Amino acid sequence: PTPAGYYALDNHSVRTFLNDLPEMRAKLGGAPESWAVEEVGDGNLNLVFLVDGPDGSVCVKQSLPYVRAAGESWPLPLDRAFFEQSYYRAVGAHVEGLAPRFYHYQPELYAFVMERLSPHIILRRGLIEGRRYPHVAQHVGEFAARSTFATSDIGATIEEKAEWTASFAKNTSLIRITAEVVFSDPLSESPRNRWTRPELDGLARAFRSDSALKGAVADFGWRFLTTGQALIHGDLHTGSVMVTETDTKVMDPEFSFVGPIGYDVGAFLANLVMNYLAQPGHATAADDRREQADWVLDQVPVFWNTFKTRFLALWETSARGDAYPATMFAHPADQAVLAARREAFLDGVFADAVGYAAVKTIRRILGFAHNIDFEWIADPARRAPLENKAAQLARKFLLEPHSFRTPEDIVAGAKAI
Ligand code: ADP
Ligand code: SR1
Ligand code: MG
Ligand code: MG
Ligand code: MG
Repeated sequence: PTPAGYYALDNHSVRTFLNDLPEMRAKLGGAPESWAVEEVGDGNLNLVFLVDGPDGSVCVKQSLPYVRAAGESWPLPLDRAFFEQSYYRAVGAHVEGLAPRFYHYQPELYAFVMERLSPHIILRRGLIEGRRYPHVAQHVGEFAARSTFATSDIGATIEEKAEWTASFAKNTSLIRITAEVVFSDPLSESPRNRWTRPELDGLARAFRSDSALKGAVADFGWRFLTTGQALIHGDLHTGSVMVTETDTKVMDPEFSFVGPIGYDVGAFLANLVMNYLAQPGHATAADDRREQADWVLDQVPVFWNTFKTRFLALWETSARGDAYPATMFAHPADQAVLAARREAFLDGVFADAVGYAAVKTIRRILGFAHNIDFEWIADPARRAPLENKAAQLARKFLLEPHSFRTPEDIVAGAKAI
């Protein structure tokens, strides 16, 4: 049973819901019957409605009491909408222009209203279609830096961070989903796993019996659950970014909690690398996709360098937290040591990101939720070798981490695989 007051919205009731909210009614204009409504959810979990009126448009996102991609056999508490809107409220001011504007939360419906992004499309789809977005890697790097710095113990006070830590720690249903479908299921015998069969049966067997690999993944699983560096987005793949040629918006932060910064960075890195490796599967007689693939991979250093530069710049200008306090490093003679600590901190985030990128790649090949980058390569004989490359690269990331210290190492590794 769902909580009192909850019902799943449909194309009719979403109009009544919005019409009862004076600000939303005014934004849309006209009469509810004249609004165009479309349910467009294509993610794994939720309902998403786009509503267009004569004067404006909005987007309504609502939790379902189950995992949409699995159906009612996989129940899921509704409170993910609460955490998604909490994240927008917490970081919205810090990522102005890089996330949809947040309008309204309706607690009993586990639904919220936000800016309808248009003519934006999902970045992953654009990359699969062979499109390039000249600013996207910088924008997402900027988003990751600003959101995590502002909610870390460098950019926020102990008291502020404690509020986020306590509140988002209750996002247990989604933290559990990540612990299971990202970290533990893919290298276990789980009925939720799937892979390209029979082509990758050997890979699945080999990975499940690779003790060293499982040890490395489990280490990152532990770090994911126990590292409270900042409020992270928690699902920062290329399906959580909507783009135009010039504009970038990061959305879908329902998996947010206070965790390791490298998890967000690694998610985006992994999805760039997977798209790079999938490009030959989308080649046509007219376009071999080589230039597109190279462009996608070139975004790896752009993304990381932007993230690092912006995080360090914020540390210079906006440190107001209790870690590395300015009062402790007041002497000019202290500056070299502080600068070295900052570099070491960012090196640590990079090392974490490589590990999380690997884990998040393996889960897309052997786990429950796959990526359309590979899934849309219809011919399994064409898809499987590319998925295999991604999995083998991920294995190297985990077992030879000393070989992947810079974004250029990732680029070289992806080209060599
Ligand atoms: P889920 O949490 O189920 O993955 P998402 O938040 O990723 O749901 O949204 C699913 C889809 O809905 C997106 O892929 C996108 O096409 C569309 N969508 C989501 N938010 C917006 C928005 N603010 N404006 C326009 N379309 C959106
Ligand atoms: C059962 S949920 C599968 C995945 O969908 C979300 O987008 C997250 O990536 C989650 O792991
Ligand atoms: Mg999504
Ligand atoms: Mg989601
Ligand atoms: Mg992922």
